[in-house]
Amino acid sequence: MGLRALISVSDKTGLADFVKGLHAAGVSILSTGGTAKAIRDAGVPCTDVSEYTQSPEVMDGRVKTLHPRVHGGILMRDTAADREELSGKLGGEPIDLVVVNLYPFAATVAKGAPFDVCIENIDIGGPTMVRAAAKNHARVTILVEPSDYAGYLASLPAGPDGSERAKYALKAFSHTATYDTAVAEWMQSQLCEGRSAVLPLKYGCNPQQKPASVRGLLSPLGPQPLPFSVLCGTPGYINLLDAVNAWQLVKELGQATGLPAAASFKHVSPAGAAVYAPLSDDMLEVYEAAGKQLSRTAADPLCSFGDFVAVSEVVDASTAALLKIEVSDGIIAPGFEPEALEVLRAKKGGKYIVLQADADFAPPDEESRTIYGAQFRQRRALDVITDATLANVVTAKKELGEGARRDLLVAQVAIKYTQSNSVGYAKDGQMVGVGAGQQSRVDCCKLAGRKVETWYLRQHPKVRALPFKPGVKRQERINARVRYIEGDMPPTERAQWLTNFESEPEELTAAEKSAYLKTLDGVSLASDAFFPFRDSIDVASTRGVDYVVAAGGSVGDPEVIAAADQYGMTMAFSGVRLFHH
Ligand code: 93A
Repeated sequence: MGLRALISVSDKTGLADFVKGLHAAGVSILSTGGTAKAIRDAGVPCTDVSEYTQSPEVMDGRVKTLHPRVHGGILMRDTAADREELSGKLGGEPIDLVVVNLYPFAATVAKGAPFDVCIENIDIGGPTMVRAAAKNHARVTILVEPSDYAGYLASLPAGPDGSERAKYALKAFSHTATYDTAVAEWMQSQLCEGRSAVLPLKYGCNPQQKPASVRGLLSPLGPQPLPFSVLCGTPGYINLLDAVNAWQLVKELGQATGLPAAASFKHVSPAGAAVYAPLSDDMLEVYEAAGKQLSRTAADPLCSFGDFVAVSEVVDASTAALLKIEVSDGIIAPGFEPEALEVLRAKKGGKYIVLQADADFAPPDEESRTIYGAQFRQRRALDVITDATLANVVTAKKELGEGARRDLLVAQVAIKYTQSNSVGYAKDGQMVGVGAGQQSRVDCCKLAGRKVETWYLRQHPKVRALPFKPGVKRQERINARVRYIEGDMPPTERAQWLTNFESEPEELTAAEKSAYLKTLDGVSLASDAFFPFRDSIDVASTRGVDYVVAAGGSVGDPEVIAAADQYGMTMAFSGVRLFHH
């Protein structure tokens, strides 16, 4: 007896040629409503499933193939007992080939169809047949993709062998799994308004990388909502990478110090991070933040342009007022006072991104990512930075005051979320220089050290006295001060720079800078791994560093400790490497 196929497809691509091929090879065909019509339109005879089951399609097609004669015909094993039960008890016939593709659920959702229409597009009978046929691949072939039709026809009259059928079955199970994931994600988005499992993004790292999205993890309980909700704006891919890293940083920093924490990220490394510490009137003036409460970041005034901010506590009106004047893309925080939210929602013409972090969210211990088709898995960096990382002081000098301890914690947590190699300088509860993504550690110390210099020299009386014209914007003032400090302007740039001022500023000489930098002290330095040589300590000594924490464990440790001793630094070995990528 010839083979029997059951065909029920929403996507009728390639169907006509396929059924002609089946018919020519003597395969008899059972089919459902619309598919049966398309088959007959192609000039190929077929039997309606309703005739085979002697049971009509009912409830607008909700029940078409859900019948023991269909599922008995698919699930029958090649045994005398099963054959007997199928033909005797059920009055059915063996089905050898199942060709199904499912109601276009994802496309229906993507079109923005109403709830009822999406519900109707959840296929029940289709996946049931697909899974039944895939389970019984020892005897049955399951095809879920039109691209497999030609291969199947080529295998006739015998049909595919066992290993081919198993491959089709694997594809079929993946197909239904993907389908059910889409249904579950959609249900999640319907049930948790504002905290969806999937957030479509305009594009990925670059505009040409489309489509892009971010999604919550799949767990045995279904797709999990994202660990934040979008209160305002349309976050991009890099915004969200910044947001989730910055949020982890401030959450951990808040826990480590018991103080409110803030961070500012750009390109997935912190441009600054800080815990609450009262700022002197002088510093408030330098940050142009007189009268403001929260100690924000100031490590890298240039990098802060266009950054993403995270705050560990509910954002109040004074913090929102401070952010209002900052050039920034968005903020993530565990909550916002109504007045603060109003201010932030009005920023950037309503485009400012406001994300509310789920403060209770507990990510799974394992994390993974895919790169170039390879999935990488690892345990998350679960170890929280605590005072214990400062217990092993290896230098002659042992004192670590409260301020130094706090700053070493701030620096360690900041670099834990900085692209490696990284080092960070901290003072007065805030990062004053972060070096990220360098291949050489000493380069990293120099790079971050330059930022420390700029930060400190912003306090120089000559910098503070720069005679800006009224109307020069805040970011322009910041940029102009930095260039004044760096002092390496070619004539064309200098001419342009001078347009910012009422009168020509007097030069800040190298000797003045160097003399002023000598007054810098009490700076803390953290490194995300050991120092291989003493060179980094030598560099640090020129940036007012008195306290150091590094992983330790290098063959160069004795040399590094000796250097720290020469400069009278206090250095702890944490024993914890903090690489981050
Ligand atoms: O509504 S259903 O879940 N109930 C069923 O019994 C059933 N049987 C097949 N959907 C069902 N199907 C689906 O109908 C198939 O998965 C296929 O996508 C579609 C084909 O319908 P038609 O042949 O009428 O175009």
